[in-house]
Amino acid sequence: MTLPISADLIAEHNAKGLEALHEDYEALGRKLARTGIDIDAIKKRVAGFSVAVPSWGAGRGGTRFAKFPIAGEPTNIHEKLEDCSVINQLSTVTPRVSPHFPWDKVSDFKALREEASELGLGWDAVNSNTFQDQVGQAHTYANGSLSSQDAGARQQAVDHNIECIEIGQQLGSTDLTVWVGDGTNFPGQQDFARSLDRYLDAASQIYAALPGDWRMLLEHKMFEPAFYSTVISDWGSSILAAQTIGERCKCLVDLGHHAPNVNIEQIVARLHRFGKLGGFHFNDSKYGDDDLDSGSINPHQLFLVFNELAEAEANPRDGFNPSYMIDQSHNVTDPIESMLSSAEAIAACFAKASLVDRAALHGAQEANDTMMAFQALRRAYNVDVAPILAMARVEAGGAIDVLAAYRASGYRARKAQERKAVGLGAGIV
Ligand code: AOS
Ligand code: ZN
Ligand code: ZN
Repeated sequence: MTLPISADLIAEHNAKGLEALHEDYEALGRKLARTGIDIDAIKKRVAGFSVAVPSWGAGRGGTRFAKFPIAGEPTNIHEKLEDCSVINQLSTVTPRVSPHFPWDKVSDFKALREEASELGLGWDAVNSNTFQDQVGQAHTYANGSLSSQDAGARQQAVDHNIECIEIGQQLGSTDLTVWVGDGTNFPGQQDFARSLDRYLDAASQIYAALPGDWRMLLEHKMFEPAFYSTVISDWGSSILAAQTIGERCKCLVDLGHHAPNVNIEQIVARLHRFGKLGGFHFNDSKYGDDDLDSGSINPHQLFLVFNELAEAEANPRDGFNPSYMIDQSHNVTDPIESMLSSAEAIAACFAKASLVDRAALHGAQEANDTMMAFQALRRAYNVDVAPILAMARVEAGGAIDVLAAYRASGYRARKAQERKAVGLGAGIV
């Protein structure tokens, strides 16, 4: 394995903070022990946690107005993998990359799999793209893809998804994530029922091609690029579709794809209750956006989502195996820094949810003791888990302070010398 950041640099960086980290970890350990929590057990849980990074997230994103590239930005999947490797090397929680086709298409996927493995990376869910037309494509997606009235466009979208599965098999993925931009911009533009019928029929054809150990994850989104209606607009449409399509068809929750103030943690519990919780795209949102850095706006909501996940894990019903991925657009930051910071925010909420005294919570719920039930969550949320995360990272070869180590490495400046410049242009979604 040849990793992009020198192990000596990380060790040198860690040496400066190790004594303080031990002090903080031991102090927190004593504090947690007073409430019967073993800090090492929590650290072990954190060490087993991981979240995938999206290949496209390694590039500078943008809005529909503009994109402002930075020097040293990756220009192809090979460079993206290298950047993803940096994120994993320092954070130790992002060992898998989620690819997007055709953006990441290469001629030799076996070689790509080996290349990733040399960088310490595996592969997560494969994402199809039927929200854009590609050069030379026979049928346009302007009027939809899986739900289009045009049978040719529907078939093309089905074929593309099947091709994504085949590529994913070569890479070693076992999930296909399907997000379609299908929808309308005007009342009356399409019939709500008939467009869903067409979607269900086409999606079922993809499902029929799914290998036995694969899952198909349906991602709902309230709006954008369609601004009046979308075909799979919410978790209700998503679960109905997943139930119609088949057992291994599950729902994927992108945190930014809901109406403002929607209770996402309750959606998580509902989907799990019916065996349909397939995965997450983590990001944050302030208005109608789906692309801000995870935990940057509402870390408490992220904690509450993980609290439901901890409940689901303890009560697996039909199984518990959600796929976790970061899905953000980095418009004004170095994408590596944003993903390092987001991975830490996500792991922190996972750790805090692990600290919840479930017996106290359930006891208070049963006794209708509202304040103590709330306090069971509040106590865990208020703990600063940074020493647990840092200790887990150090033990796995990562950095105590991921951002400081990254900056000290001079990685981006080096890449600015090596990589060709990215052109200006509109952003990606
Ligand atoms: C779009 O809003 C969705 O979040 C999808 O996950 C999409 O495939 C991804 O953001 C890449 O554009
Ligand atoms: Zn998403
Ligand atoms: Zn999105």
